[in-house]
Amino acid sequence: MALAGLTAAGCATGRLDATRPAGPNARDIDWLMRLSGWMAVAVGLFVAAAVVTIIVKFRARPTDDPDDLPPQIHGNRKAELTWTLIPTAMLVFLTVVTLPTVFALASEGEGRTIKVEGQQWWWQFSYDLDSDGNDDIVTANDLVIPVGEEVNLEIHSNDVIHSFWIPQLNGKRDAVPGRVHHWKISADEPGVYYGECVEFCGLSHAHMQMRAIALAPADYQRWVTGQLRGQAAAQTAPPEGSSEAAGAALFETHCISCHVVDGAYESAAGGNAALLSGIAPNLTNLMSRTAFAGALYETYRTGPDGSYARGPDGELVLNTAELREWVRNAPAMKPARADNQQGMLGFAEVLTEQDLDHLMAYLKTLGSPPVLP
Ligand code: HEC
Ligand SMILES: [Cu+2]
Repeated sequence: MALAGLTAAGCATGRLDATRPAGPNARDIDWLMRLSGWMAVAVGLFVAAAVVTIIVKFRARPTDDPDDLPPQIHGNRKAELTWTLIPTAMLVFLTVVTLPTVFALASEGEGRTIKVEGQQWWWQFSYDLDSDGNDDIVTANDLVIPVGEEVNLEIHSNDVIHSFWIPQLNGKRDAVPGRVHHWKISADEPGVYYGECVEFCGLSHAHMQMRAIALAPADYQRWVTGQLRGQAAAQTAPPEGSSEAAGAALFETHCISCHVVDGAYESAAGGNAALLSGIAPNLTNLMSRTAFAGALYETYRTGPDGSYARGPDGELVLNTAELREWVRNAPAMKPARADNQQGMLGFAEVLTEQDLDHLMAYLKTLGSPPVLP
């Protein structure tokens, strides 16, 4: 009992908590979980009480003759009907109340559609703002949504089977290569809702996290505008002779074989640096994301309670140490197999400390700080 209590207590403070639904879909699921849970508790208590009663009531007494057995019977229609019909009725009841939710969750939402792509080991989110079939915003780790809207998700996988789960907003949906799975999420209140890949997908599966950032409609619009402004800004070369310019040159040499910065470089794949990725996160608005590397690391410094550290003017403070270390030696910070297009290369032997300074200066120019709920 003590061990079970301890284990259950461990679930209470986690970031992944399906018992605190924050939107209509998750609430429907939570209601069914509680209903069937309490029914199970009632059955469990009844059975436990019956077992204890029988053990006590029919125990052997010192006066009993060990050869004197109670009457031996075979079959009892009344008892057998009772213990068949009651559980059947309970299961039929659960089926009847569950089915409408199953269909409701599978139906399309009223809001916009966002494309979700799982790949080893991070999530990409693409927004087609004008529904012309081209993605206008491509980002990773942070899935930004407006509150109060049923956002439709088109879930894809670029390699193996993953599973998308943001417990406070809805249940799980697999991402299967070659298939498109539809799903929807919705949040009542602005906030950050944490999620994970929940289908074992290899080496860094446990580090394939994400967060839904639900913003008030005006803030969401501000985020969209900021993303588009970041794309325009990325196309302007940094002033000549600056550290940022040196960083951009290093980026062109070492990084664009995998990463896209919209419009800034001719893609190494021979394309036109369009919004096309799938190998690595699009870095155009890197600074606007709260997390990097499959949301394993915070982009901005946080305190022990998870709140953001603030600079003298109230601005967020970049998590320079971890971001720099990531660029220097990503495989040491997250298990990966870059040789197999799974994860990021290490540059510890290629880049000098000064190169890293320049690259960091350049990365800092990519996008503006995140819009927080
Ligand atoms: C071999 C392909 C490859 C190369 C080359 C590469 N990266 Fe990456 N990079 C990745 C992949 C893949 C990820 C995502 C890793 C993950 O989350 O597990 C990533 C992630 C990142 C991230 C975090 C982005 C985010 O939103 O999670 C940054 C920053 C980054 N790379 C910077 C660089 C820089 C700077 C260079 C050049 C010095 C570089 N990368 C070169 C593949 C590459
Ligand atoms: Cu996974």
